[in-house]
Amino acid sequence: MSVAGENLERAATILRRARSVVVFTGAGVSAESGVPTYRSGADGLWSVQNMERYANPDGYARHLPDSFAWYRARASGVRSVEPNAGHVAIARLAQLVPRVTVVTQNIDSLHQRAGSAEVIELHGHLRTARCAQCDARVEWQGAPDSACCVDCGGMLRPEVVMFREMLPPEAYSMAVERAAECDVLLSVGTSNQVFPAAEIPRIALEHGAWVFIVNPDMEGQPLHIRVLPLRGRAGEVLPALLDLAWPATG
Ligand code: BJW
Ligand code: ZN
Repeated sequence: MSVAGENLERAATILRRARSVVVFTGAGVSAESGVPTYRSGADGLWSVQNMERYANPDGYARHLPDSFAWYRARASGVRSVEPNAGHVAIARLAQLVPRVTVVTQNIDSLHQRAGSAEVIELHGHLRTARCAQCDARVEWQGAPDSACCVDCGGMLRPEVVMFREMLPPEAYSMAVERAAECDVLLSVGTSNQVFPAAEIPRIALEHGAWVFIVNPDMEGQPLHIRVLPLRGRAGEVLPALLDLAWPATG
């Protein structure tokens, strides 16, 4: 039996019949690319302490220029890594199911780089920074050395959703809509602790969908008769699931 156990066979049978799938992802899907997860307690640049200090609007403004440098380094970090087998399997799923929507909490753009076309980014991205005053956008690669907008002198900030900020309303409402009408929601690599994103699997369940959880750690995940835990790493479980569901396409 594979790493995800007997549930994998059952999940493959359900997935093969699905017409609409939402793939809801978190930091764990990028872990095998070398991007650290948020709640792993890692030290250094990407530490939980830095996240608490910088990833909220007041903390970001109060800790300039370090907060700006932290985001710049992270933007450069995610550019330097590659999508992994989990991202690739998710992109492949779109060739096999009539409608696949990726709803991601990640800001690393690895789904797009793996070839996923329809990606809803709930927490923004690290492609650009924007001026908090005049809204000008600048790619991190060409961003000035300081957090000072060259057009108006306002404060440059990352295009991400920090704690206590609203999610982009169109992205969130589209994610809710897709979750409400899907047959299967695959929740991959998220601790499901951060709201309102954590509502997305619950909405799918409420509307009768199956929810498959792909994660080596099932702590804090929803419990429901239609939740199938697929324990293991995304880069192993997802290719195995697709190979079982569509054996001739691997
Ligand atoms: C693998 C793997 C492998 C490892 N394969 N899996 C109390 C109750 C309810 C809500 C709140 C509350 N107090 C505050 C709030 C609101 C707050 C919130 O939810 N806080 C919670 C922490 C309690 N939410 C907000 O503030 C949101 N806004 C909002 O609510 O606005 C209204 C409001 C206005 C005014 C005041 C208050 C509210 C905004 C949330 C924005 C989140 N932003 C971040 C940071 C982005 C910027 C940055 O990076 O700097 O987004 S937080 C961080 O968490 C990031 C992630 O997208 C998000 C989710 O984390 P994720 O992806 O789940 O990662 P991890 O690390 O938690 O989990 C990784 C998982 O992978 C683990 O399960 C591993 O086991 C697994 N794994 N290897 C598969 N190989
Ligand atoms: Zn400006």
